[in-house]
This record gives sequence, structure tokens and C-alpha cells, in this order.
Amino acid sequence: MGIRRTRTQVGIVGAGPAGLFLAHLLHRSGIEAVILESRAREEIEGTIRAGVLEQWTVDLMNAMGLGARMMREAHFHDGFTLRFAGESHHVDVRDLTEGKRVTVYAQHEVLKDLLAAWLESGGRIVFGVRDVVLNGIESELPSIAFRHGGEGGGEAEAEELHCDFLVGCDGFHGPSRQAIPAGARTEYQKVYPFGWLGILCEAPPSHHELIYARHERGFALLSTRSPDIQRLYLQCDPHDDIANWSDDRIWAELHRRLETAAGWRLVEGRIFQKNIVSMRSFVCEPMQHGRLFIAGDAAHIVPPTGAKGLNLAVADVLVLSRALEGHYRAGRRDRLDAYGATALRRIWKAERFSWSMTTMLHTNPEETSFEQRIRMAELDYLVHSRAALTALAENYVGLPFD
Ligand code: RFL
Ligand code: PHB
Repeated sequence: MGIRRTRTQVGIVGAGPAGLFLAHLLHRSGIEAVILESRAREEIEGTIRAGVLEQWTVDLMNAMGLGARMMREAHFHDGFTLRFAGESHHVDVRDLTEGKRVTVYAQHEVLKDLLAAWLESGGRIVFGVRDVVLNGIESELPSIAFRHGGEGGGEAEAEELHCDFLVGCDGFHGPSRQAIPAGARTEYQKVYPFGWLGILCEAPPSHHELIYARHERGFALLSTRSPDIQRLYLQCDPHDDIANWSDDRIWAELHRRLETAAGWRLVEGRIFQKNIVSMRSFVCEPMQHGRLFIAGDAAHIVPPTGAKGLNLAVADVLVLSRALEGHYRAGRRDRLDAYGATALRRIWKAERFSWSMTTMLHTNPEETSFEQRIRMAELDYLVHSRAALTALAENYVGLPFD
């Protein structure tokens, strides 16, 4: 069978937050985009990842007309709790940032809303693509070759999507970043010697806001998903096998790390999902090569302690959509040329914040006892200084765009 040749203005690889927000932003500006996604829709909508949205991400979803379900079902918190040395300290984010709030709305719920709206608007998305190859990125005529279909025994179809521009929104393991020649990119990386064990359980909330806890046995985080489902994390060995973690062991560890001198109690419930993720900080520079741009986790990774990854992916594509708009509406190339440099200024600040939250709140077997004392002093200073708390809150809800 021959190759089917199709055409669009912007070809997007990946239907995560970066790819879907970009497609919608372009559509609003009258720019045509096609999304190619390797997974099935059900898999995307069932993958549990991020939970916290920055205030401007919420505002953007509303401005795009995509926020109705979020406004009904999300949890809006005025702040969060920092817990260490058996004591709780409330960080009043709303007060410290002149009214901004912490929104807890799961990433897969955001994706469900964006996918439904994309299909409803008649947008094209191909699920289950394979053998994706980016061609001609240094030329004026780039294209994406891929195969799709054939699952039910039918014949797989080979297609070549010709585009003006290609955008790699295919996450950390996708092929787009690798399409930038190795000699043309620099990768900055830090791998942490710990990971997070995450659980979902059937339980009512133990607290009305998130709790980030530092304990000598390691970090723990209490988050939420719904009035009946809670999300919790605990620091563990990134190479540990989840089979080593019985439900009893997980609860014992969470109780120890989250308990307070004042007798606060964690509510238990049936655990129905558990997994271990490793943690890294990573940035690839530049974020463009010829007619290829990369965005979101394809270009950078943050450890989840600062709740920045999804928000940063959306920030990248907001910058990129404005640059593409400048190109199509006014024939301007300058904003496209500046895309990476503009996005990287925000990215490095989020990298700094995520790294600092991570090092402050985790116990690191590679740190000396001197450094551990410094971490405690850092926390003690933070919760007693309005200036330091303001800086924390400002970063947590999302820095302003400049
Ligand atoms: P994604 O979400 O990884 O999406 C990439 C998509 O590309 C597809 N793909 C391909 N498609 C076609 N062809 C190929 N060859 C392809 N290869 C891959 C994939 O199937 C996928 O659908 O990247 P994107 O869009 O850049 O979004 C990034 C975010 O998903 C990520 O940064 C966040 O989940 C990080 N994160 C958090 N971010 C926050 O803002 N707030 C949080 O509270 C938060 N908590 C978290 C997190 C990440 C976590 N994990 C699991 C690492 C908590 C955790 C535990
Ligand atoms: C989550 O609810 O999944 C979550 C919340 C806060 C974080 C990371 C993840 O910092």
C-alpha cells in the first residue's frame, strides 16, 4: 500500500498538556494543527499524574472556554501546610499573593476536557500512531512520517503529514528532542537519589489543604482528588520494587512522617493504585532547530515537589502560540526565533524553585549532617519570615509572565 500524503500548518507530536493546549491556542488564532499521539484515548484519560494548577493556568482555561467542569469539580485552596519537627505551619498563599489560590484538579481531568473540546471543534487527532519520524526539519518543507491503524487485524496505514512547522510535545521519552542533532544541543541534568511512591485511596480528606512534610525518615505529601479519593506520596528509593510496599507498610510510613505533636491523624482507606517514580531536573537548550520546536517535558523535567511540570508545559506553548500567530498574521519571524530564549527564562526559574523545594523537604542520603542542619534552618527561617513566605507563595502560584 502507498503512503497517504496529507498537509497542515502545524504538526504536533503528543497529546499531553503541551500538545493539547497548543492545538487549542492555535485553533483560536485560526491556525490549523494536527495532533499525532502514540497512546489510545482511554490510556491518556486514565494516566494519573499532576494535581496542582497555577492560577494563570486556571485563568487561561477559563479564557479559552474550557474551564466549566474544572470550576465545578476542582478544589480551590487558600494555601498549604508545611510540616516539620512535628509541627504544622500554614502558608497563606491567598494572603501572600493578593488573592491567588491553589487549584487541585487532576491532569487527566484537564486532558479529558481538552480532548473532548478538540474533537467537538472538528480538530484532527490520530491516536495510536507508530514509527514516528520527523523529516526535513532543517528545510522549508518538514514532515512527519508515521503509521497508524491495523490493530484489529486490518492493514496499518502509512502517512506523511507535511507541515510548515513541527512541534515536539512528546514528553521526556519521545523522539522530538533526539531529532535535534546531538552537536546542536546541550543537556543540563540532575538526578536525585530518591523517588516518590504515590498512592490513590478511597478515603475522605484528612485535611482541607495539601500538607508537605519533611521528616527524618523522608518526605511525605498529602494531596487530594475528590471528596472520596485522596492522593498521597512518600519519599522512597527510586530503584525500589513496589512489591516491597504492602499497604500496611505504606500506611505505617505515612503515619510516622505526617503525624504531629498535637495529635493530627491521617485517615486511611483502601489503596487502589500505587507506583514509584524517579526524580530528575533536566533542561535541553536550545528548544528549536530549523522548523522544529520542542515544548513541555520533551524539553525539560522538574521534580514534582514544586507542582510545576504541567504548568510549565502550558507556559511554553503559550509563548510558542503567540510566536506562530506573529508569523501567520504579520509575517514576523523574530518571535519564533526568540521562542526558546523567552521560554527558558521562565523554565530556569521553575527549575530553581522545584530544586529548592525538593532539597529543602527531602532527606538526602548523600548529604552531610551539616547540610541536614542547614535544611532545618532554612525551613525555620522560612516559616517565620513574611518575606521568605511571600517568595515561596509567589513561585508556587506561578510567576508573572514578563
Ligand atoms: P506528557 O504529559 O508526557 O505528554 C507527552 C505525550 O506524548 C506522547 N508521545 C508520543 N506521541 C506520538 N509519537 C511518539 N513517538 C510519542 N512519544 C510520546 C505520550 O503518549 C504523551 O501523551 O508531556 P507534556 O505535555 O509536556 O506535559 C508534562 C506533564 O505531563 C508533566 O510535567 C506533569 O505531569 C508533571 N507533574 C506535575 N506538574 C504540575 O504542574 N503539577 C503537579 O502537581 C504535578 N505533579 C507531575 C506531578 C508528574 C508526576 N510524575 C508521574 C512524573 C506528580 C507526578 C507523580
Ligand atoms: C498531586 O496532587 O498529585 C500533587 C500535588 C502537589 C505536588 C505534586 C503532586 O507538588
